[in-house]
Amino acid sequence: MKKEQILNGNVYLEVSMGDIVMQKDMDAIANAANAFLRVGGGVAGAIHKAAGPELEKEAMTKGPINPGQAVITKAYNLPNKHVIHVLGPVYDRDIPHDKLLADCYSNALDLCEKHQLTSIAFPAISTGVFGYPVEEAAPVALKAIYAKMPVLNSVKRIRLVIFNERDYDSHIKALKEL
Ligand code: AR6
Repeated sequence: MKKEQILNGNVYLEVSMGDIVMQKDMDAIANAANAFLRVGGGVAGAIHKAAGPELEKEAMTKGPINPGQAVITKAYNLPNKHVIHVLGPVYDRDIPHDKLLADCYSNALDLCEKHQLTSIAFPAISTGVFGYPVEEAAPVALKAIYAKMPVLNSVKRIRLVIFNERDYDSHIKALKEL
């Protein structure tokens, strides 16, 4: 499987190609959710399908959420301990989109710390239905994560899971520019 990683302090940041629901070695996976934490399509559809209907039941009690916000639930039939649901900005509607996208990653990592999780895998939030161009989103995501790494205590591994080759290349470019 294609992947590259860097170390900052005691924390590894990895960019890999793959499917967010197949990250068996991660404590948590992040969901690119909708405000009401309903099933949805894309990443959210895949996560809810793999987790089973109990996920939506729990998640809906924690919504609605605002762009940049993160909430945590159990992971049910997924191989992880938790799902961290974040609401990415809709590009050109939720302004400033770069700050709100960075908040998604930062707030998700804060929740990991609060719950003493050691690892989390993220999809490329907002780059599907929400229309954020991946070549713009990739450096925002990687810089937000990188800036947070020196202050993390429990989290030791962070993975960005990218679904296709072109988006993977954008993220590797952004990783190398950190
Ligand atoms: N694993 C990893 N990445 C994936 C997967 C997967 N299984 N499936 C898609 N991607 P999106 P958003 C990539 O649309 O833009 C939903 O309907 C995909 O190629 O899932 O934040 C929610 O309910 C894209 O690059 O998230 C919301 O309403 C990226 O993941 C809305 O879409 C994100 O695509 C959220 O939109």
